[in-house]
Amino acid sequence: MKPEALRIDGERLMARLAQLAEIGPIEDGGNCRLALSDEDKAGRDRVCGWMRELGLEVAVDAIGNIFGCRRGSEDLPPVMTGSHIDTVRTGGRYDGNLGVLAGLEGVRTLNDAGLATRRPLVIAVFSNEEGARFAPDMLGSLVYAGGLPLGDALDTVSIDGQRLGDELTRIGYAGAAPIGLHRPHAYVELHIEQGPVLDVEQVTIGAVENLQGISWQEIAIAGQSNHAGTTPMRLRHDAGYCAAAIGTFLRRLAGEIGGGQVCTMGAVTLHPNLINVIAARAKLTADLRNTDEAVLRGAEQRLAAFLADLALSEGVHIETRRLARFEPVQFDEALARRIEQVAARLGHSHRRMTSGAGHDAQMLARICPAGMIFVPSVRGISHNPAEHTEPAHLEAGANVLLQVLLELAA
Ligand code: HGY
Ligand code: MN
Ligand code: MN
Repeated sequence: MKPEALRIDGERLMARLAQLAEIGPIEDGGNCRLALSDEDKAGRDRVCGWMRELGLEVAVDAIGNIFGCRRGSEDLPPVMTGSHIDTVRTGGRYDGNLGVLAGLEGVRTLNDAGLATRRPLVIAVFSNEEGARFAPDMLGSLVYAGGLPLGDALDTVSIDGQRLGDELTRIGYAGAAPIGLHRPHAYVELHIEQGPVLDVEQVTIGAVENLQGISWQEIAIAGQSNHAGTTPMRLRHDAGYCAAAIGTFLRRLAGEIGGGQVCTMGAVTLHPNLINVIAARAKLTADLRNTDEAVLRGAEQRLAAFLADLALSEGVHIETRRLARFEPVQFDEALARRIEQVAARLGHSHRRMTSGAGHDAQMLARICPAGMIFVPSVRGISHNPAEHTEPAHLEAGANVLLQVLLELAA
């Protein structure tokens, strides 16, 4: 069969997605496989088993990135695809998993057809893409691309107080392969959109041309605990009030900046977190994103000014700690065009788009031409067990991925 006529087996892909979703199950069919947890280990073990069944040469590098390599007829820099299989605490079953499993299904299709590619194909599973347990997000691919020294990454401490290097050793994925294994010829990642655009417009394929900048901070507030009943309002140094004020400021900031600016207070904890005690301390996170670097910097500066004023007016001490900072990324134009052309050749509607979420592809873009293929998320829901993509769209995305990989590997 001619390479351009090859198609993946949608049933097999759905079965693999369901089998991986059996690991770290939560209510409503979702998944919780926080990076480097026992659930993440179980998911890694299962995917490595599938890689070996497909005859891939499996290597694990020093930050736990997994690479399944299918040799080519020539020993050239490989074409790489992949994504992540770690999830947020209330994750769905497609975020990340689709990109890895569609890559494996593509290999299975090539094996069944007995088709060799000129360039090797590598399916990657990057460590800690979500950043939900260890910040920053996309940590594994960031180290791989040379954006973060391995030692610093291994010394990162999780929100539950664990050192990343220790957890990596504990789950048996502190690999022997050097960082930077397989310098790719190109990298293409299939991912659900996680936003509403494709679903609203009823378009099947997104050819992603850029990805917005990300600014993550932890904000720690030290006030003074006191009696909720006896302390006059004018004498309070209320860390709980300050946390709430920052949360509402972030919403206001996004509205005032407008455009695509997004601001989120995703995590907040108070101490001692009791009904009749004015909170002594608060810790919260601020996630700011924008496609325009200058506007994102402006948003950060306005937040910093607000925090300084709040500390003065409330008589509290506020410290910030940067958790992640990535500038907006432009993907490879030729690759985006190729994705559109393949989508059209396969008869799928398509459109250019921006990624609102961070992805491993944005780190690979630092070292090779990189691109992304999106498929619709029903009602734009993600990071939520209700995350859903229609099987026909999963299959369409996996077929576009396979054909793009074949063209790049020819
Ligand atoms: O935060 C993100 O954009 C990604 O899900 N890690
Ligand atoms: Mn993802
Ligand atoms: Mn995610």
